[in-house]
Amino acid sequence: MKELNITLYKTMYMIRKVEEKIQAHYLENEMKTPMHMSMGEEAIAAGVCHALKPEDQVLGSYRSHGIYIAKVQETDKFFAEMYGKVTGTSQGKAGSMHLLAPEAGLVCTSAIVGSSIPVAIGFAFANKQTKNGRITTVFFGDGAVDEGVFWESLNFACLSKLPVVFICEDNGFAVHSPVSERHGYGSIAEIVRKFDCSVFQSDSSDVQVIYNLTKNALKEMSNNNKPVFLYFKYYRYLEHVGVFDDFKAGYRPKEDFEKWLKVDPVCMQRKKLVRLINEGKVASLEKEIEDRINLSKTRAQQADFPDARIACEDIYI
Ligand SMILES: Cc1ncc(C[n+]2csc(CCOP(=O)(O)OP(=O)(O)O)c2C)c(N)n1
Repeated sequence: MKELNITLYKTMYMIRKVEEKIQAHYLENEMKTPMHMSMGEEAIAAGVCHALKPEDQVLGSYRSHGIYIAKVQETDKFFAEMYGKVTGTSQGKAGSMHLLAPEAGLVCTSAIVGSSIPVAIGFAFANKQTKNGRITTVFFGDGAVDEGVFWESLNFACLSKLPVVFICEDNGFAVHSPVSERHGYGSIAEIVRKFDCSVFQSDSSDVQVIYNLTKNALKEMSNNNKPVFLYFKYYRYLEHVGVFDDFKAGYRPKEDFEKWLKVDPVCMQRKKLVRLINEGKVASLEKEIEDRINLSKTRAQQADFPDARIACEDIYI
């Protein structure tokens, strides 16, 4: 139990510190990629990815720093991609919105809302056909549920009993539009429950709750062969795109943020860990992660830009 809590904290701390590093340096204008930050949602990426087997597959959207760190557990290629360098995840050509590491199971992430969902269905279909035992997971926001392709994919997955886990991270907004102005129904999870799949939901920011819930969901999937839908509530701390807060924009009150900050996933897990090990040990884990991030950022800045001739390589049309 102690080891699990340490691992989960290390992952969440790495996600938070990576984004804080981006925040601190973004205005230097060396990272020329839009940033969709995941501060506030770290527990979902860490809890879900840690419950998976290494060979299981993950897909996501443009808000994917968290799932990259959780699944791939490295920061060198990550920062190189942010700085557009040849040593990055896509040789510096993709940036923050298209992170991937197929060798570590992060199959793809995409800037087109909802577009990873049917791709995940394809992977799950292939896994089922080849009986390789792999599970495919796909992370998306409440905005992706507004896309028809989500419902078609869900329908096909249920009909075909595909080994796929849908993970809806509901932060209540698509850019600035609240769920209440977009959905002609009260609850995403309740609608999905009408399909032939298993639905699990939580609004906890306790990473261990999310980990346990995912483990239970995967166990259920191995018993009944039905797809799983995980529904999590969380709060996006920063603006839709960018490294600042946006309370002045007037579409959401700062009080909501303050309410969620009281159950900040990283702080909550830190408190738990200090009780399990001690302050000194937690601080030394943190230092190790911070040193690693600093080194990755320096290496990324020192690396070369890709040669312009590779701009049109790896493109499929
Ligand atoms: C197909 C498509 N339509 C519209 C957009 C513009 N767009 C970018 S992000 C976004 C909102 C998505 O919200 P959600 O899925 O809840 O994810 P979040 O940003 O909250 O993580 C929209 C509409 C897009 N990128 N792709």
